Amino acid sequence: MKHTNQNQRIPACQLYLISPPDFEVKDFSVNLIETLATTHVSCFQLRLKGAEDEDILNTARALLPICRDFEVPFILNDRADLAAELKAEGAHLGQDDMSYKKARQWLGNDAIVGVSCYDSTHAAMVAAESGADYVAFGAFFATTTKKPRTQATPQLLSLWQQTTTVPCVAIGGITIENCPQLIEAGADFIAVISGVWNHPGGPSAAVNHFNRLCTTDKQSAPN
Ligand code: TZP
Ligand code: MG
Repeated sequence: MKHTNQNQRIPACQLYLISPPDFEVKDFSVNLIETLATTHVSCFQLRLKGAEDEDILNTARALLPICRDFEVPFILNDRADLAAELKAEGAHLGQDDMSYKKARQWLGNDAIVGVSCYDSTHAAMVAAESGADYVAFGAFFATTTKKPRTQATPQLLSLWQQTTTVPCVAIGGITIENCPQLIEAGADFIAVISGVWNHPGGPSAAVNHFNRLCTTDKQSAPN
């Protein structure tokens, strides 16, 4: 276990950053470098819905080395098979994607496999018992990035925290303004798209601000 200094600021929650729905790789690479250079992104997911395999692979091959440079795990949405081909750190699955078991076969035991559970504690229990590294709940707030199939409540996060040790990710319409209630409720990660990439001050400013909200003063016991 890591030694903690007195008054060290400990993140209560971490930022799981997801790519914008579509982007130009060259420009986005510059943005991603600046954003990861804040050192406050714990995980990056490439999410390109409806893209051809070749586009996903090419985009991933451009962005993966950036994530590696900053030691940020690279997670591919939907496709554990392509994640395995890319030697990415993991994959994120919805309930309609390939099964958790199949994804684990593609990626091996050391990879990160996360599962979307919408507003279902039952789906999350099944995923956690199968071995998922995290479960994701959402959407918590209105979002234009995706038409969410369910609305989740902060109480779901609190219940999850009381029940298991498998990390939970909150997603959907999360902004600087509304994230404190999810952090307070027990989200281990907040997954954000537009709240970072469309932030008026730019993505790095957004990430720094999210990080301040995710970080609490924690006084460790004297040795
Ligand atoms: N799953 C539920 S809501 C959502 C996903 C992928 C979109 C999240 O995007 P944003 O822009 O952070 O609301
Ligand atoms: Mg999916």
